[in-house]
Amino acid sequence: MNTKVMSSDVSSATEAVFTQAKPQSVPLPTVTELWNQQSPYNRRTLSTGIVHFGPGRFFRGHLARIIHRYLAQKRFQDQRWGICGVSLKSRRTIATLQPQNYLYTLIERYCSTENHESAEVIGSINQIVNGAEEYDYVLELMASPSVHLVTLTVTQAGYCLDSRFNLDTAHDAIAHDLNNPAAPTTAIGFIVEALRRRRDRGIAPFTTLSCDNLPRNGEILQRAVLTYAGLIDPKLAAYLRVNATFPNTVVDRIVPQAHDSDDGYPRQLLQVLDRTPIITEPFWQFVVEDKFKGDRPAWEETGVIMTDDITPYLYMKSRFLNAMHSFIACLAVRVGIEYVHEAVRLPEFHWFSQLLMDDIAVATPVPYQMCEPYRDQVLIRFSNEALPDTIERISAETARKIGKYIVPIVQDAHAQNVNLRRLMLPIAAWILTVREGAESGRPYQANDKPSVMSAIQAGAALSQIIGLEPCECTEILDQECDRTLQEIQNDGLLATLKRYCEEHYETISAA
Ligand code: CS2
Repeated sequence: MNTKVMSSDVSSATEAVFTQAKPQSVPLPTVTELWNQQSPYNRRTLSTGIVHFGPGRFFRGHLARIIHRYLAQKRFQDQRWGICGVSLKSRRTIATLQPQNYLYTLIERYCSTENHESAEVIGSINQIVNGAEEYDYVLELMASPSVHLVTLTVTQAGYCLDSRFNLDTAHDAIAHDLNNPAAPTTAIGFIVEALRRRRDRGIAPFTTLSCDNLPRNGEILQRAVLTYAGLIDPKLAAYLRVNATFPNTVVDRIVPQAHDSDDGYPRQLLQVLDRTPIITEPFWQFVVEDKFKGDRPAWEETGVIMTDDITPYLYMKSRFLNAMHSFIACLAVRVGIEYVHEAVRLPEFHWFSQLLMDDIAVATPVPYQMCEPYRDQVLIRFSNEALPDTIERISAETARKIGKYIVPIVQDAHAQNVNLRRLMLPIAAWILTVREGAESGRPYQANDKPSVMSAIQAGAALSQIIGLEPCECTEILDQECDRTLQEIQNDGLLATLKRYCEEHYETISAA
């Protein structure tokens, strides 16, 4: 492979770090030693302006890196945006990152039509604390005037929502926090208590930014916060309704699970020892609704998209990327394929994916010119063999992802008179695999709720399996799913995909 170690474009000091080479006999430096030799900014003078809940792999590959680039670019001007991570559940992140002073290597890898490989040490995280043990420290930090942003990547489960994306007030952790508001255990509990302390001390609220894959994540978060605050103190809820902001965001970057071989890249590319590097793709996107009341980093200077309306970006990301990911995973489990890049390289998958994206494009109210560049990149991103991303990761919680990403497409497609059979075929393949196992004979361990598994085993219709509330297309959705399921059972999946593609291209050439 033609390995290319590319530098960040932020400072020549950083560049020097990247190109440094050490003879083999010299022991490799730690990330801290390397940072001390050639730091792109001074971490000692970095104040904490952001408190982040959920400092997991996606955060380290996305927001922490965006802030790092910003700090490196502004090295002597704006050093207010160091991050304090708050771990509410896992102690593992703290255990691995603390000995490295919260520094870690970020590796970007791409290999398909061209090769790209780059590495840099990320310094934007000042500390990570255990929220369960140090809740008062976290609350006081959140209440301090120097903190302007509270950000979250806690996954959908971390918001404690019901099936309609409203706060589940019967959730055990929420019930606990409502009874102990000054000693919270959930992100919602922390946010409300910290905002209450700020109000009582005459400090303006921070802006709260959800960076999770939820449809209109800011609105969902705002609703949850206001519901919770209303149960504690209706006046606080009324105050927050007017004074606190929760911009919607769209986040995008593929960050696969850790692999055993990951530690090799920091050694190879930066000649450094790192126990916990993050390997990701070169692509990233962060779209943020521009409705901040207080200070924020001028991060549009480093590529963040600030907009009045995230809607088109949300459509593009959730449909062309997340739904396509789920479509491919549903098909891949049937054939017993392990990685996303292997799946999209199969001709049947490749061509069928193009047809699915045509259907999505017709169903999606975003102008063609805007969708096209994003859409064109999706299969290229998926075919990245330098970033093995498992079908197991993507196919986790498929039933929930069908409801969240695919059903809205099907509803819009139905309204546009698009034939639904292509959109239903992958779902039928997934149902059949859970019911019967993969065509290849490889066992498939679905990672979904037991109730989903038993509904599938009992032969339930799709709408029951995913708990779809009755809508205009429930019946046709179930019918098309059954029909395509029969086709796969009769002919096998690859032959069915091939036939669908041939039929389509024959129709085009006949026209
Ligand atoms: C994936 C996402 O889990 C999934 O379904 O589609 O994790 C995807 O990798 C990210 O949203 C990329 O931004």
